[in-house]
Amino acid sequence: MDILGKVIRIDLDIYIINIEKTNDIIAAKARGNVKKRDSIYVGDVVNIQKTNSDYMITSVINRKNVLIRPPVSNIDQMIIVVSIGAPQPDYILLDKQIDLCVAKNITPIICINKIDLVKDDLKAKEDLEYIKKTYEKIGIKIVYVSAKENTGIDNLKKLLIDMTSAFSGNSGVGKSSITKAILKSSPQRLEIGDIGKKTKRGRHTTKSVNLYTISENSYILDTPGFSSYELYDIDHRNLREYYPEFSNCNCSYSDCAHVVESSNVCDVKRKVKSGLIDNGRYERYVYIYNKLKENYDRRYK
Ligand SMILES: Nc1nc2c(ncn2[C@@H]2O[C@H](COP(=O)(O)OP(=O)(O)O)[C@@H](O)[C@H]2O)c(=O)[nH]1
Ligand SMILES: [Mg+2]
Ligand SMILES: [Zn+2]
Repeated sequence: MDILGKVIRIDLDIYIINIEKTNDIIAAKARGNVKKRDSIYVGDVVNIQKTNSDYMITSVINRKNVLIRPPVSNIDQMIIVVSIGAPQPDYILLDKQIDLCVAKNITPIICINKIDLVKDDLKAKEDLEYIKKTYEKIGIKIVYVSAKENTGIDNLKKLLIDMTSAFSGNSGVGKSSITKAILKSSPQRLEIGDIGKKTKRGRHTTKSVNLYTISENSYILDTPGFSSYELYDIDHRNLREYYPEFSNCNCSYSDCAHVVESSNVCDVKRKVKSGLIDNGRYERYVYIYNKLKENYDRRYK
């Protein structure tokens, strides 16, 4: 009979798997035809067969999504960490991350960290207001935390239940501090060293991708790979689809990119003018669109 498990780490040809039913961590190999057909990713849900004391992956369950950098699959939600204070919010990066989420069927959640620094900081207060006003309006959940003072961490943890979540955000926003705070208060935490013992190898490269079990069916990914990525597989012609606020606009042309068209024909531009669509979001859309188009033109012309 097949056992269902989730790949939480890959160590060359050894797959470290959490058996969800029993919460056991096992090491498995994969059948040649499974590897040949499709590479196996961290995040994959797999069928495993046990013979004697050996585990063998026999098939991979259909994936919800796959990310290439870092290589990981089945991410349900992205906790996009933004810090108030140092470093200040990078709104272009924030919007790029949301674009990637929408494109990959990942739920974006904005996590504002370092709220302990807000107090009398006027710029920080402004940023806080702006993020709340702009992003809640387009349906994105926002959580407020201070990893330093351990505030809001419980609220964040509630959002992680039954989900596979990744953290992203530029360097210094507090991703490591937040994941540390979450892991510290989670039972059955698996140390890197423990997995090493399980595989009797102990080999570990900093590049490897790890999923941590924080409770039954709840996983978090801590990887530096998300920090400064480019939108590597997004086509500028599809970018407009990743903006919820554009979805009910009635432009005169169905293929309107909302960039060079005039507001006579572009309803997005009209809504920006009238304040229904946030001007900053729109300007960053145009910026990201032009960058993607530049890359595309360079490659194909
Ligand atoms: N004031 C304050 N500093 C924080 C907070 N969280 C993290 N930091 C600091 O911000 C810096 C970067 O944190 P780190 O977790 O390494 O960020 P990462 O690069 O996103 O992983 C460190 O010096 C942390 O001590 C917080 O909630 N408040
Ligand atoms: Mg870090
Ligand atoms: Zn338009």
